[in-house]
Amino acid sequence: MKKLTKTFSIAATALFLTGSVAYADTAAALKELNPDGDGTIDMKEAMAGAKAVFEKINPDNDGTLDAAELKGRLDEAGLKAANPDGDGTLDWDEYKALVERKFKAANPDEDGTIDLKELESPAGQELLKLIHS
Ligand SMILES: [Ca+2]
Ligand SMILES: [Ca+2]
Ligand SMILES: [Ca+2]
Repeated sequence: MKKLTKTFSIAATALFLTGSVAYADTAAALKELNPDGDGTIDMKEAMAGAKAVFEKINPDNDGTLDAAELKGRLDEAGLKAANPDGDGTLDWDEYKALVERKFKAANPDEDGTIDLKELESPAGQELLKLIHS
């Protein structure tokens, strides 16, 4: 029995380390992304966050994000899907379209805003990685 408990605990730790729980404090992230203080993130706030991330992780300022710059925010499959021109990098238009899609995926009630519960969902965490710098 003891051994079983230990196995479970290791599995839980592994889950945590692989990033399934990407944000220890999603509430704090929401607060930062919500300058109007209404408790939710609308598309405008998400885009402001996305722009800040885009600029922050693009230190060479060449206008595009490559796989290395996107590391930890978007995996290879995600990059491929978000990159219809197939040049291996995301420009701002592609990044913006990606954030729009993730925003919609994270907003199942379609009320135009992401609340804390939605942000804590797996789709919300994916969005957060792209808009929280
Ligand atoms: Ca807001
Ligand atoms: Ca591209
Ligand atoms: Ca919503």
